[in-house]
Amino acid sequence: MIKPDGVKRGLTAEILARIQRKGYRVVGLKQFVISRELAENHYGEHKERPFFGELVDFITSGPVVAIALEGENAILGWRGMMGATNPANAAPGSIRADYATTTGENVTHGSDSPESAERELGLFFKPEELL
Ligand code: DAT
Ligand code: MG
Repeated sequence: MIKPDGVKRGLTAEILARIQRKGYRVVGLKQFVISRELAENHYGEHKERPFFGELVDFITSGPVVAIALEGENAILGWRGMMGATNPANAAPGSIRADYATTTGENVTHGSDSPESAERELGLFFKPEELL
């Protein structure tokens, strides 16, 4: 997902270009504003953390671009392309290293396991939206 900061800053095309140059297939793609309910569900694993309120405020603050990717090792590969959660620790050349300065606004999201990918794809896409 391209988070509201990435969309607002006009990074959508750049990030999609990286995904496509890498060789992943885009099988679902849409821009929309996440509702509070959906955001709280999506980030449910973090609901006891002190930053949860800010996280939900931020992710609902403007349009996101949800992207369903397909490809060999796409989950781990996309996590690598994004870089570490805190941009200060993100590998040089990764998206978060190149485009973000704070953990709170770190431009992209990626599922972290097959289970979370299945859950999150189900939250953000209807079956008929996945090609
Ligand atoms: P990731 O997005 O790399 O999967 P995560 O699942 O641990 O990271 O956290 C989800 C998001 O929550 C993260 O992208 C930014 C925010 N976040 C995480 N840790 C934070 C912290 N210590 N302070 C503020 N925001 C944080
Ligand atoms: Mg996560």
